[in-house]
Amino acid sequence: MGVMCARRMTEFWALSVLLLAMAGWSSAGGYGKMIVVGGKEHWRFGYNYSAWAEASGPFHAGDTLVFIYKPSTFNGITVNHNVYKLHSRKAYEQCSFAQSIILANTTQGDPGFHFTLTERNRPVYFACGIGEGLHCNEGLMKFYVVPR
Ligand SMILES: [Cu+2]
Repeated sequence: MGVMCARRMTEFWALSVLLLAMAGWSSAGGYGKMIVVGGKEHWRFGYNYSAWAEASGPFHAGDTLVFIYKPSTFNGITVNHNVYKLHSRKAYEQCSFAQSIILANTTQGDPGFHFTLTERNRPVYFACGIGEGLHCNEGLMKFYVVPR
């Protein structure tokens, strides 16, 4: 009886995993949506990400943000990007990277860096840290979300 029961349990478990997979569940993304940051503009210098975020919400805990970027060359100069989580609202407003956390380096945007939102009602501040604030300030590469 013990063996049969164990087999039934295994079958039940396998079926559950299959059903969850069909429903779009994964350990990385939960039940949330996959959202490409910037849409078809991806993660680049000069696109207004705070406007994008405002137009693209609401975001939910469990949603996964996908940052897509790779080095590009402009007039012989290579332009890179990365992704930081900034420390506070003030740090966000000032593009200050003190006490910030690097989430993804310059090579992690290809094919895409995934960040799953977890906590509800707490803002998460994102920015590109290249150029000592240049990409964050002049490049508009910053936005925040408040997951619901
Ligand atoms: Cu950048």
